Amino acid sequence: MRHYTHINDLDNLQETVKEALELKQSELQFENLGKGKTICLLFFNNSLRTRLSTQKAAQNLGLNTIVMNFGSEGWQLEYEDGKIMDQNKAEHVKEAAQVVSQYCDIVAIRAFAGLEDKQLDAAEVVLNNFIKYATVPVVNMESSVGHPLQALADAITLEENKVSHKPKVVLSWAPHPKSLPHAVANSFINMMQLQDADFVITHPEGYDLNPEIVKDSNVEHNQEKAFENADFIYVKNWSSYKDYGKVIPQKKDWIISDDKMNITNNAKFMHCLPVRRNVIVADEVIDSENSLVIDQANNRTYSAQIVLKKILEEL
Ligand code: AN0
Ligand code: CP
Repeated sequence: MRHYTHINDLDNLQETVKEALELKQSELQFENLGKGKTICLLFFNNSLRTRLSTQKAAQNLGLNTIVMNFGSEGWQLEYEDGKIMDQNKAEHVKEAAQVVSQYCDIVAIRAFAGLEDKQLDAAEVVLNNFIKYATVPVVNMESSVGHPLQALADAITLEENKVSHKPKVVLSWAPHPKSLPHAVANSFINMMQLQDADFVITHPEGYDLNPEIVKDSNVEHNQEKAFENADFIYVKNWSSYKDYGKVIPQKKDWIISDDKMNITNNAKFMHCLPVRRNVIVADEVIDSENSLVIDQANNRTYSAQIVLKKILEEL
């Protein structure tokens, strides 16, 4: 594998999940694979899990890691071709991406959607320019459109916790006071479309995601109906896609409470974190034994590790 920007960059999701679970059993078995090599982690946005789990994964493979908070510490980058750079942008991505490539063998990038300009976000300007100008493989640590390391960790967690062959998995929108990206939901949908599962997306009217990503996945606007017989409830807030980046009516009653979980088939609760307690999910649900949020965060290490292993093997 050259770059990892989308779950479809994996040849076979099911095989990759199996390989990740084997790595989890013995996480240092490839500790020499990355010896003498370096990964640069560039963050244009905040992080807890992605930063630490990717660094841990790299360490387990013997890679050196350089981390930079590009958003706060780097020069502001220009992405437009032919631009007269007489304003506030000090450096062009053409040089920056090539320069970063001098110091590492893999570069990983986090650059969230701005949520102001739909076309600009859809163009994945930061990620695609790094792919274009960097001379090393690029890993997506959450871009405008996707968060495929999270989706792979979620696939690992589903595999570990499913009891039936074809579980019912529900992706539910939940309320949040701020405007949040679509990336986690998008990648979760991409991943679920590769699974043998009864998959349902539920959200209030007006929160439809990009139809090119949703494709023919089931959408149910009645949250309680969607929860019937569910084995997994995967929760995420996202802002409106149609009224791009807007928080349209709050729908506070979409919070995940015990009452709602009681409709399900004793479902497991999942969320990628960070989560706002008692806004997205009630304490009683996230603190219950059915909550998988810490397992998901743990699996971020093995998701990143299997991806870095596949890239290292082809360097
Ligand atoms: C980000 C998001 O919703 O995309 C990161 C999630 C992994 N969440 C927040 O900004 C709260
Ligand atoms: N789930 C996730 O990507 O968390 P961070 O934003 O803390 O990295």
